Amino acid sequence: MPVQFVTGNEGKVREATAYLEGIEPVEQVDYDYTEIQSDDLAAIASQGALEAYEELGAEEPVLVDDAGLFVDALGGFPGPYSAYVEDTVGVERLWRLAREEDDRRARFRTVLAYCDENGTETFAGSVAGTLVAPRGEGGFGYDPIFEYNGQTMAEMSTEEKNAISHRGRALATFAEWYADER
Ligand code: ITT
Ligand code: NA
Repeated sequence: MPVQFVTGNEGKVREATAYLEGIEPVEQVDYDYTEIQSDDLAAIASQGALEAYEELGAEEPVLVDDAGLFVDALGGFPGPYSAYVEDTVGVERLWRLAREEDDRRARFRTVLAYCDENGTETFAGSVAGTLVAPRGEGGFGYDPIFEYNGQTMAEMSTEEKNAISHRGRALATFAEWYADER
């Protein structure tokens, strides 16, 4: 059965569609679920998935993805506020903030929450990298300033990013569980 990916972010949909090709079709649904105030990505995603599943009529399974960029030297900022910070401050200015630090390590984290008639399951993924001056035209969000193994995520193809990214890792765990449980 097709999975409804509840998100306004086309980059997330592109990555999930590429990853789940041959497993299940992915349909983007633009329902605006409540993002509870929390520093727990899994709690935000699973609450969102349950709400969306019920509001959309509890017919087709739904997938929600809550992600963030956690900068070590900034105590994990922007973390759960990553979308707000991208919209207000912007990626370039976050880089200028990180540039002041000796330690430029950061981590992307995501939690996928899947909900169907049997309930909600969550799948986490993360990747460690280094913040750099923006490079590359691909990807989305903070990808141009996040370097992994010499390349920014914006310099990678969707497949290359999926092979190493937080989302790719979460999708791998999801796909494995899905094959067994559903
Ligand atoms: P939805 O909530 O509608 O899914 P969103 O873009 O608001 O979309 P989040 O709430 O998960 O997504 O916010 C995560 C923020 O981190 C947002 O600014 C994204 O652009 C960014 N982000 C998430 N995944 C990313 C990735 O793989 N690469 C770069 N930036 C990413
Ligand atoms: Na969001």
